[in-house]
Amino acid sequence: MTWTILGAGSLGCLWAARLSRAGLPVRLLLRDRQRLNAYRALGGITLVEDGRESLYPIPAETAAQGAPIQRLLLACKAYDAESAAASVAARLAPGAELILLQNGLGSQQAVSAHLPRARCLYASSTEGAFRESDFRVVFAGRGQTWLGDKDGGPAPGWLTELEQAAIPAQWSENILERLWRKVALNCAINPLTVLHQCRNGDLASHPEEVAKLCDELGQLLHASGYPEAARELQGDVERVIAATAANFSSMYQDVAQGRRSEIAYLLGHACREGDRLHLAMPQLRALHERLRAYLVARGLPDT
Ligand code: NAD
Ligand code: KPL
Repeated sequence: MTWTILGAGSLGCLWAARLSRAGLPVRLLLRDRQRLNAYRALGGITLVEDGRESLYPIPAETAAQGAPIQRLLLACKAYDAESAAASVAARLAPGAELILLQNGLGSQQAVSAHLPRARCLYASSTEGAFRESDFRVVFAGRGQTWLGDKDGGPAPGWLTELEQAAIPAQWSENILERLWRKVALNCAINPLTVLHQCRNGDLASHPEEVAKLCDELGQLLHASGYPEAARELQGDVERVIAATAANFSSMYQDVAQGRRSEIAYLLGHACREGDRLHLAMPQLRALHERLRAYLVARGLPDT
């Protein structure tokens, strides 16, 4: 069965290149004919890995036209997920499977709600890749991807294809808990790096601010029904700060490059969940407001 990939950016190209070199059928869906022409002119995806580059001439078509889709990897930003999924909804075969590879929470639920007849699997990845230019991607950090079914369905047989393609993947019986844990880590680290204009490691000089956020995030995780995700959150946040000390967080990089951030699916989602559960969360709400004001002052979307 063909792997159809919508979102030919960093992670989409990283997956496409590895699936293709393992001899698995892959096709890319591009936004429109202009993108398709630009892609064809380049002759395929270039993946730069350990300093070596390889070209993968993967077939591509526009999202609007083509054969029915059985298995779709949706590899766009959280704020584009709903409209990207809608652009291929008419092409989804009965019982199609979608793998939603978005950071944060909220976009997956929105996509699933619009496609009740498809099986939507959620994914969380610690792999790192960035786009050097259109369709040219650098594999920057080894990691792992967890996949799961929030409705508790069985692991799909195609996980062996990921193994064959050397895409480190693991089935998670509680993918929502895993996504929540990542949201909590990102909420405790990323906004502060933007507001303090610093690398992750510099947050070690703001221990009280980090501790207060972890405390409220822990309460939120408990109240949301994910007590396991709250376990040793502060210790984990401190470990990530130390282990990634020299890095700039993904949100810092988005803002520094004038790109829209995924704030609505991280801190925004945490605050909305806090509203639903009637939690006060003063530190998280103040952080959210400070971050929104910071973004607006720079002409960037605050949702
Ligand atoms: P990206 O911006 O590099 O790529 C997204 C691609 O989707 C872009 O090429 C964009 O043009 C395309 N796209 C958006 N809407 C589309 C549409 N309607 N039709 C066709 N194409 C469309 O993003 P990314 O870095 O690959 O990130 C994807 C998700 O994975 C994000 O939620 C991100 O936070 C998460 N993530 C990324 C990394 C990483 O290292 N890049 C690591 C972990 C998680
Ligand atoms: O995931 C991250 C990001 O930058 O988005 C880390 C490194 C964990 C910081 O929150």
